[in-house]
Amino acid sequence: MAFKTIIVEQEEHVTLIQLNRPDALNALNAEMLEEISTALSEAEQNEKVRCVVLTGSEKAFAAGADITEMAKKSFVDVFSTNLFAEFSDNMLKFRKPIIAAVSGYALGGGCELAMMCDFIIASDTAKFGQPEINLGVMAGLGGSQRLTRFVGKSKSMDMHLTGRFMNAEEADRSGLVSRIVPAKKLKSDAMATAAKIAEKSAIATMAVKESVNRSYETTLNEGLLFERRLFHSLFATHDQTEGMDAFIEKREPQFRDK
Ligand code: DAK
Repeated sequence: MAFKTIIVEQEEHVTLIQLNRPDALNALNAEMLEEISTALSEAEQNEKVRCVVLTGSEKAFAAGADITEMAKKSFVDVFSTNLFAEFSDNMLKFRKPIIAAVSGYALGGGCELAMMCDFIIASDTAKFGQPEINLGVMAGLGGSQRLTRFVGKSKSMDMHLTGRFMNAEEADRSGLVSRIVPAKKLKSDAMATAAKIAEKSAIATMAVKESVNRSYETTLNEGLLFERRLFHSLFATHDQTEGMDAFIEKREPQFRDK
């Protein structure tokens, strides 16, 4: 499908979704959110796709929800349409691994979008923030919940209440991102990471994703049981037998996602 606000490329088993509204620093408007949802749905249905990378430009991953679009809306508009709920659900129901590759600004909805991905690789120029307080509002796409889980209450409160930005080094130190790479290498590093994930058994990567995400939503005991049962269930797969046999036979495994 042809998109207007994103560019979608396929490299072997990895889909690259690049946000592309450079004049607005990739601000997330309704059209872009719809196009991301469509691209994800296509990636979910395409058996060739085993991992997705979501990125922006060198200057901005996304500078937030589109303020010019939002400014005109009333309470009745946003409440009655349940603004952003459908997009949030679409992100959450995506079962394949998705990496956010963040360079430059990831602010407001942009920071929240990155946090909805499975993990974040940041360039050394990345800046994260929840500056909605400066607009007289607050985070609405999960920021107050997810950022707090990533970086803890004190830093999250600081970010949400002052609207200050966090640089890549602080984001790395605080557990918001998995690693920092030079800006020029961000895309290639994220794509190489995705390609590495794509080599694994897709059944196992989906199970990992479900299990790690469950840790956010449940008690430790329930989470441990969920993990153990998923682990047990992987013993019903060809890929478990193949992975372990390959190790013993000192060869590369041939996973079949079965
Ligand atoms: N929306 C629309 N346009 C934006 C934008 C945004 N968020 N951010 C930047 N732009 C546009 C600028 O207006 C400018 O356009 P022109 O004037 O050239 O036409 C162009 O991008 C370049 O921006 P600047 O000239 O400002 O560039 P600088 O390098 O000087 O500054 C900046 C970069 C990122 C520091 C600055 O642009 C900035 O502060 N941007 C706004 C950041 C922000 O406040 N983000 C949070 C947005 S609020 C909800 C759920 C979620 C949300 C809302 C509701 N519900 C469930 C209902 C989320 C809300 C948000 O994300």
